Amino acid sequence: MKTICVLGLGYIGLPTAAMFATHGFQVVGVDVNESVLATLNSGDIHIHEPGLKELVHQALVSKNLRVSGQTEQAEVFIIAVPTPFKEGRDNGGAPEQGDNIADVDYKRADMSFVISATESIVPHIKPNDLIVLESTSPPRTTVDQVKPILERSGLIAGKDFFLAYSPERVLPGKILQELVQNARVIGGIDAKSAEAGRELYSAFVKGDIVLTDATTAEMVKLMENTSRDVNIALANEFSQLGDRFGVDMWGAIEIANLHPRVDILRPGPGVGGHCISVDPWFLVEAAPDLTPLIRTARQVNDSQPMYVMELIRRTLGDPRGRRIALLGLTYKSDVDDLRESPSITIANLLVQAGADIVAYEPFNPNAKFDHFRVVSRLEVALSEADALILLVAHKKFRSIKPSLASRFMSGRIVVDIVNILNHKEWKQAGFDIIKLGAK
Ligand code: SAJ
Repeated sequence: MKTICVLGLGYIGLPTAAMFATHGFQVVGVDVNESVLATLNSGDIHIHEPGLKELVHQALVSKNLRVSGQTEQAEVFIIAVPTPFKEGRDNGGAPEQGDNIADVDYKRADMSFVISATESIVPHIKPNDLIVLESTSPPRTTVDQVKPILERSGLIAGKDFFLAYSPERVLPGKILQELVQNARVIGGIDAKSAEAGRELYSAFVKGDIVLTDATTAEMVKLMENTSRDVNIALANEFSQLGDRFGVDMWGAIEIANLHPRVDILRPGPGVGGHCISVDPWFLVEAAPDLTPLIRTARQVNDSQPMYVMELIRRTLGDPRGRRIALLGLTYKSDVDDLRESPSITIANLLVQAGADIVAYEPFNPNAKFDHFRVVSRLEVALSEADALILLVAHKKFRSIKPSLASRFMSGRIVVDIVNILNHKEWKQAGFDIIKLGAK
């Protein structure tokens, strides 16, 4: 039986560890965060992801999965720690209060977790071990950063041990399904390392396993998320054009998408999450002279919350002193993840403009923020509100009825940024309802 040490028990590491443990491997999952370990040891999990709690439970009960605060000896090491970013201005300074997001010029990858996880493997590495980096990383990280650290062990990559990069490509909300069904890219520092990776992941991956070199695999991951970011930026720019020219952009996009070679995405409040709003910067940082389009797309998406603010001001007037029910704080629909959420940016901008915000987030009812309240019931958020602003397309928001809003709200203004309400019904009930991307 193969032993695996998974470093990092977050959105990717935990499902991956549980998946291997339920496919016959002996797995130790390592995390530096004590509270994550305590939660897992108490039988709970710290992430909302369909089916994950059951899978982790099954893995722990079988004793094929254990958790630990320290890296341990194994035949396979999988690095799945986060790669956060550092924000900076062109002059290298940190962002300052009052900065417009669009003026904060770039973000840089913070590789410190990848480096410390790699360093923690060095004392344990033995001949024939396989090390796989899964964390999203700038091009050449595996060969230029990870390999030299591992070789401090005195062993040589490719000769004494195997080393590969295999990006996670799963969609939050569908992680367990996509871990198994998606095509898996494995980039080895040589052909034997890629082959060793194939042998490992074929334990549970049903999608194609494609072998390539490590730097290509790193680029593939960054290209996928960058392509999505650029396409969302285009949809967001279209939403602003729709507004200027009196065109309902949602309808226009639907018609344009009937063309066999056109597939425009959905406009929204901006791009959040820890992947698409971050990864394109890794390419900009690595080659600023070659990436003007990628950088502009990032800036378009990062400034979309400011555009939403403009729309709110146009509808509501000066937000100062107005009570606003803000629905949805997560970075996208039907997940609990608040990272880089454009809704939170919008809530903060409204607070800065003097509005009294009461937010409702069904997937994260206990979230805490310094400058606005989060309540655990929709009715409480709506109570006495002058306006309702809907920012996330959660399925359960689609069925909110104007009759409920009429009962609790004092005003009759609704701003539906994600276009999920039945506008005809709300208008008939006496609401002044507007959406993004339409006059
Ligand atoms: N969004 C829009 N309009 C759209 C689609 C998305 O505004 O039409 C917004 C969402 O609301 C959200 C953001 O974009 O704020 C990102 O959401 P997403 O569902 O596009 O992607 P993520 O960040 O949840 O997951 C992505 C996926 N990558 C691609 O689809 C190319 C996933 O497969 C990756 O594994 C993941 O990034 C990752 O971890 O890198």
